[in-house]
Amino acid sequence: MSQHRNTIGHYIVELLAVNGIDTVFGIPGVHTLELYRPLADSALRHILVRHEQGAGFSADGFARISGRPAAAFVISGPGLSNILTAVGQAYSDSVPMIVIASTPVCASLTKGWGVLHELRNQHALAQSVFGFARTALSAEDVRDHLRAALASFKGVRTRPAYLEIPLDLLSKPTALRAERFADAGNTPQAVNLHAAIEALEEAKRPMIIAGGGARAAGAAIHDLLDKLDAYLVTTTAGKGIVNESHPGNIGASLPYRHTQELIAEADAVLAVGTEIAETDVYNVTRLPMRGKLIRVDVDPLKLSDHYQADFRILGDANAALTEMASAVTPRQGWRTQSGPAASHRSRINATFDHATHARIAALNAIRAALPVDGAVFSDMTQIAYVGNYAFAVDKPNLWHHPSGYGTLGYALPAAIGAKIAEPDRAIVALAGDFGVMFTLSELMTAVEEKISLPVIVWNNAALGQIRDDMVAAGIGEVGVVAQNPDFVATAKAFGANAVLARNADELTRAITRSLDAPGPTLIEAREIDFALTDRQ
Ligand SMILES: Cc1ncc(C[n+]2csc(CCOP(=O)(O)OP(=O)(O)O)c2C)c(N)n1
Ligand SMILES: [Mg+2]
Repeated sequence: MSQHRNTIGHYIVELLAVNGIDTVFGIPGVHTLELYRPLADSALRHILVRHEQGAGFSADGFARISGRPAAAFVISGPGLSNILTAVGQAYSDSVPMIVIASTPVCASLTKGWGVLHELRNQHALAQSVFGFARTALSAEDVRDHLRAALASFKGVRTRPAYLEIPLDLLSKPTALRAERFADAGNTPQAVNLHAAIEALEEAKRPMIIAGGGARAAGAAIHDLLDKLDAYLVTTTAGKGIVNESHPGNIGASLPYRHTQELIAEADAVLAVGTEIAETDVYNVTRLPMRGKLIRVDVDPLKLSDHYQADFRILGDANAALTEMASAVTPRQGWRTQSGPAASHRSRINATFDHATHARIAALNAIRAALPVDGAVFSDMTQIAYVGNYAFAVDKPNLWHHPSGYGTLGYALPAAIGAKIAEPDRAIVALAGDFGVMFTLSELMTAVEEKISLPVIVWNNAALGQIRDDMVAAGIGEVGVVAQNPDFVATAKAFGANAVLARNADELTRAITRSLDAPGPTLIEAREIDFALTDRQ
């Protein structure tokens, strides 16, 4: 037994535990046996998922809700390729996680011997998806790479990190003992704000656009918004930075024409912690802007992208905006003349069709069942697209969506991860009938872990968004209707609770009950029922 305590596999697990990682999602295999041996006696909690994609999405949800990174252990080859979709999602939304993979034996690497779980070049595959990817060939490598990987989470942009290690090294002895790495915190300071403040002072129609990178700057944005009599629009990741009922907050409405016109009207736009990416704006690649553009970002590359900023501020959003807010003179102006956010929201809402109103009715029913800090993890489904804007929140981090990479299958495993990080939080998964099938197997993980989780399946018996896009483009409907299982019966067969909610009240009641139920509850809501109710 004692020789097993001094292996590199043991060292990896100890290093993770000593450096604050307390949860690992994964599926063991023959290649990772020596990573799993130390787990039995370690402080790390292991959650067995049903597919490596589930491990990645769960680690993502864990980090989004708690701000803490989790680990995932995957086997060489298919274990890695299976988790990559979730890594792509975490990369595009700047979510930290540390993935540890085995590789086939050292001597075989890149030689194409045809060994078990062989990839032509496993490292190259990881390199092209993770923000940080290293290969360890010794215990010293493990220490140095893990130190750098954990430090990378505090760097300019947080991205998922990867460490691979040949399986024959996992059982090798090492004299190294786990150490706590020094804190590599490097919060950048805001610089050169003067000119930007002057531009804001001169502006007659100032607008703030805030993204996920501004989440810690809520109080300063609130202050600026009031002093400048300005409007705020957020991305989905920035949703709730300022209470969405604030009279200046038009919410996560970038994809809507009315908001885009308002931004074009602004004579100064302060864009903070946002890529203003195509996936923030949706129907155009580039927002029309005519005013001066001030950008605040920790990433120098963002400050030099296709939006040519008049003023670039490299640094921490909170530091920069706090200084701006204290420098500007309070005034009455654009918002007083052009009306509160609610009047702009009514103009946006007036463009919604009947189906969208049915989705909003269901979103309101979900909202009604959740306590103030309840959070939703959504999938790529029509109800979530409108929810990005219409689900009302008064704080950040309550509405989560696979924004940038836009992958199906995210909601259920991400919600499981969030619930593991914060078991006392009310968390809901919201997925479409097609998307939920990608990772429905993770319902078994939730059953096994006895996680009280409402899993709402918004069923329109179609790949609804794609069908609508085909119809709009005059394309015959191909591959947009799929046969669904009986969701309620399927969930029951997993050992989960399950119920059909036929209207908004039933949906609210079902969610309320399932927040405290032992184990998960699949709640099927059929769009057609909500549309009918809405018409009555
Ligand atoms: C991995 C992946 N494959 C394909 C797509 C393309 N896609 C986006 S939405 C969608 C339809 C999803 O249907 P459903 O989950 O039922 O949601 P609905 O649009 O009907 O609300 C598809 C296929 C995607 N986003 N991700
Ligand atoms: Mg659907």
